Formats: sequence, C-alpha cells, structure tokens
Amino acid sequence: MKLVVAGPFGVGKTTFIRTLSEIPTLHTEEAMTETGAPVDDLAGLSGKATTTVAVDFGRLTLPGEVVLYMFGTPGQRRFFPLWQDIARGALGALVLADTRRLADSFEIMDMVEEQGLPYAVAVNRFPESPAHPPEVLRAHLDLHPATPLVLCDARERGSSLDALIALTEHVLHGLPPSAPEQS
Ligand SMILES: Nc1nc2c(ncn2[C@@H]2O[C@H](COP(=O)(O)OP(=O)(O)O)[C@@H](O)[C@H]2O)c(=O)[nH]1
Ligand SMILES: [Mg+2]
Repeated sequence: MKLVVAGPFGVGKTTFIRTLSEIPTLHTEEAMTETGAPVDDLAGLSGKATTTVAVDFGRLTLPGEVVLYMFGTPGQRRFFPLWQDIARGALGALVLADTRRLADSFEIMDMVEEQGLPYAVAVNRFPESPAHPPEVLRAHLDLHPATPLVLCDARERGSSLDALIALTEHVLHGLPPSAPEQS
C-alpha cells in the first residue's frame, strides 16, 4: 500500500519516515533548473535559479502483512505535476501540520483532495507550538468529521505509528469490500 506523507518544509516529514521505516530511508534532492521554468510556475521566485524538491522513501510492514510504502513530499502548488507523479497509485495521504502555521498545510490538503486521496492530518508537536484542543484544530483546518486528526511527535515511534495506523484504517475503511473468491 502506497502512502504519501505531505506537509510544508520543516514540518517533520523526513523525520517521520526515518522514525518508522524498517529499511534505510532514501532521500533525494531534485534540482529544478531553468529547464523546468516553462513548466513550473516560478511567479514570485525571480532570481531563484534553482530550488530543491526533497523526496523521502521508506517502508513499514504492519501486522497482518500490510506493507506500507511511504513517500514524503513537500507538495507545494508550484510542484503540482511532480506531486501528481509521486502521488500516483497512492491509496492515501498523511498531511503533517504544525500549530504555529496551520495555514501552510491548506495548500497540500487542497491538492490531496483534488487528487481524490483519502487523508488524515497529523499535528506534529514542537515545543514552541501552541497546544489546542482537537475540536479547535478541526475547526481551524475545516476537517470533514470522518477525517482522522491525530497528534504526534515525528521523532518518536509510538505516536508516529499511531498516526499512520489512523490513516491506514481510514483508507481501508473507504475501500470497497474485496470480491468473494471465484470458484
Ligand atoms: N520537537 C520536535 N522536533 C521535530 C519533530 N519532527 C521533526 N523535528 C525537527 O524539525 C526539523 C525539521 O524536520 P524534517 O523532518 O527535516 O522536516 P521536513 O522538511 O518536513 O522533512 C528537524 O530538525 C527535526 O529534527 C517533532 O515532532 N518534534
Ligand atoms: Mg525533508
């Protein structure tokens, strides 16, 4: 099962995937050069010759032999074509958010919704980030009642695993029941 871990820069995607992966994580930096300029919308980025798109990859086997392939991506709007490539075939997305800048996750939530992916939101706790009750966070993020919202610390395995399991259950719940065996 392929999952996308998305969120703004510095929200903890790389940390999250490193914490959970049972294989050494891959981390790629893709340089976006001027070759990409006609494709990528560089409005507001004049003078910026290159930028980097970091993609993380990790794998985690859950009990019951569900194997999760995690793809971490920043997913800004200007990388939407690349984002769509990475998200292709994914069954769901975990959107990471930081309470200091919740709005930074809106763009990503929109892209996930446009892609038609079920998702869960994991608020990654930083010491400087204000704590809000879940109902306040849900209202701020304008979450659908069925969308899971979890708190986690991406450096810590237990809470990160809980976040991923919440997403996995949400995804599996939405899948059509498997067809009965043909005889
Ligand atoms: N306090 C705290 N720091 C974190 C947490 N997750 C990540 N960090 C730190 O925040 C920084 C950015 O994390 P990183 O995983 O690189 O973010 P990314 O840009 O989304 O991949 C790193 O220095 C991490 O060590 C967390 O849950 N709590
Ligand atoms: Mg990263």
